[in-house]
Amino acid sequence: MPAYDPDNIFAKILRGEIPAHTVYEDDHTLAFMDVMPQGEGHTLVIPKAPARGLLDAEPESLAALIRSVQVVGRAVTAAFDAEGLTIFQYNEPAGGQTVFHLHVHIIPRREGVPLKR
Ligand code: D5M
Repeated sequence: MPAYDPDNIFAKILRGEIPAHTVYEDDHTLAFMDVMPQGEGHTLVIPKAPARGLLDAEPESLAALIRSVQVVGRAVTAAFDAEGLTIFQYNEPAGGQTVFHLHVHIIPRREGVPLKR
């Protein structure tokens, strides 16, 4: 696996170098709206600690990340009146990853409403 690149776009969001529509933040994680949403309310949750993907993340960072996924999942469920959630995460180009800072996608879902793309 290649080394973590601190110039990736999510690292720039964490450093405040580019804007994001932040919806949740704590000491270890940040959540913001996805700029290419696959559904209404598509949100990304990332750890603040550098990690390229799931496999190189520290256990403590992963624990904080999954706690925040639960917090944000509850919040978007309420905010978008969701009946369910689609939660996913990609690793490396072959796995579909395009931004190389670990992130979890959360998409609120309703029956009969397909994802875009
Ligand atoms: O896809 C990366 C995801 O990150 C994709 O859904 C678009 C989103 N993205 C890319 N740039 C930004 C910025 N600047 N803000 C918010 N969302 C962004 P993946 O295939 O999971 O690596």
